[in-house]
Amino acid sequence: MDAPALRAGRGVGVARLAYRDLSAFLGALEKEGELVRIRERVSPVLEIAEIADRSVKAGGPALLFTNVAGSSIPVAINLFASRRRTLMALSIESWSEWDARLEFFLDPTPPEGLLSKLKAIPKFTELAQVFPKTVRSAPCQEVVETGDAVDLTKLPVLTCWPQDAGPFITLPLVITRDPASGKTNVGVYRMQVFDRNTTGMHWQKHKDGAGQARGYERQGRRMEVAVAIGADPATVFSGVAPLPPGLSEFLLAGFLRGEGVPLVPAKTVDIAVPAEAEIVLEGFVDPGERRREGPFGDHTGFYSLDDDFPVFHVTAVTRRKEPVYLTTIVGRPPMEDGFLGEAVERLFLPLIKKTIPEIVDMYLPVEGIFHNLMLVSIDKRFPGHARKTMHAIWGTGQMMFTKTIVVFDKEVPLRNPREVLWRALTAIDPERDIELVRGPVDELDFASRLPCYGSKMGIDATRKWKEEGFERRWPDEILMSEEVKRRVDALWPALKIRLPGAP
Ligand SMILES: Cc1cc2nc3c(=O)[nH]c(=O)nc-3n(C[C@H](O)[C@H](O)[C@H](O)COP(=O)(O)O)c2cc1C
Ligand SMILES: [Mn+2]
Repeated sequence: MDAPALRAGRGVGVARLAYRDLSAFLGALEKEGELVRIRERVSPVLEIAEIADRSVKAGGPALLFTNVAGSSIPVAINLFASRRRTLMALSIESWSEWDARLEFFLDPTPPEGLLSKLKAIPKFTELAQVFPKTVRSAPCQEVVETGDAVDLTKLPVLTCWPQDAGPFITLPLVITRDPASGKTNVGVYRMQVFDRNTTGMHWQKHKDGAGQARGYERQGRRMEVAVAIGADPATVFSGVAPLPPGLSEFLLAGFLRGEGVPLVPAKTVDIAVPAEAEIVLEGFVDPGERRREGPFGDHTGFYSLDDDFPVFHVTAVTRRKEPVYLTTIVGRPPMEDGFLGEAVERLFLPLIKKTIPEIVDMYLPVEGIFHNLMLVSIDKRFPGHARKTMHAIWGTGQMMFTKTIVVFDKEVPLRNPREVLWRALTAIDPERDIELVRGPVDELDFASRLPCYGSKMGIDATRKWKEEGFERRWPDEILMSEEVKRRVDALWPALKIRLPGAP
């Protein structure tokens, strides 16, 4: 991770290895053998998707297509499609390093004594540097196209799956401002390209962008929107991160980078956009306007049906002279977004633990597509604790969508599917241990009785206590004695038993 494009920061607090822009990240990936350039001519209609899908399913590299039919712009995909690349993207060495780094900022005890106070100063100085900073001129505005010059069909937007309604911009950073507070939100919401200058705007009901749009609609006002396509990887990631409304995604990106995101005022709307972005679309969404969007092969592994969504009118395109089009595909798991989901899970776990302190670990298997299955282990302290945990999860941000939560005792290794199945199924009396609730569900859930409203299930797979009405004896697990294990360890070579898979 020491590519020359990176600026090494060695502070104890937030100074990181920041990638200035997408090219710097592509360069670092290439240097690490994590990127393959493809010079063969390929079509953005289904072909790139099929190549990217095969690649991600086999743990392959990031891909840069430099010869895309119908466009002069190269296509980058699967940049986040492995744990290693995602950590690189976020300038995080390991998740334990991240936990340690956050701990300082989350620790509520003020430094005691002069020495530790002095030691804390540089951390706060660094923290002051992570706020976005405004710049006056920017690479993302090297070329400015307005009016008739706007033509989205010049972009190499992918058609991903056979039944898709058309090409979809899949990794756009949709930047909007709240009509009341003026605060900026960044969210990744897919955009179906309808024609040269209009797209769909697929912000789902519960998302911050949609919330802000409701504010404009109530006032009957036109909403300005800017969309950045392709930026430094921390900024791209921040658009996916489920931050509480009002908390700045650009600030999260700055914290990850150890350096504030440079923002430049957009040319035709009153929104600041990442100066180092590849391509920026500027325009508006009109109150009340809706258009059929989809179907779209979605991250559930099924096609999301067509439905009515707001329309984005693009009035200006600004870009670099030689931009790269950053995209991704979603579909049957595992896909690139699964790695982004894993990063979200690991990044936010220390924060979640601060409000739901009994949580020891949390794991969202990729087949559960984020909202269908969460495994969580807790340090159980009181009767009904597992159920309290479920309700706390259902009451927290986008975790409200979790269709199935399975709660385990703290020692259960959540990432071992065999242990998880064995433990969960032996520990439950279904009628007693399943908690069914109704409430909001993910808009992409097609099985719920109504769109966005359905039921959720919590499974209490913890060991049951007397205080919970369990009067029988709970058996011990079978474990060999340590002494015998040591004796057999010593004996083992002489036994000459060759086990498959053993060295
Ligand atoms: C590749 C990808 C595509 C996504 N597409 C959408 C989408 O079309 N609509 C949506 O509401 N959320 C979509 N999301 C999820 C949001 O980006 C995510 O929920 C984010 O937290 C939203 O930001 P917000 O909390 O500021 O609303 C997508 C995520 C990824 C990784
Ligand atoms: Mn947000």
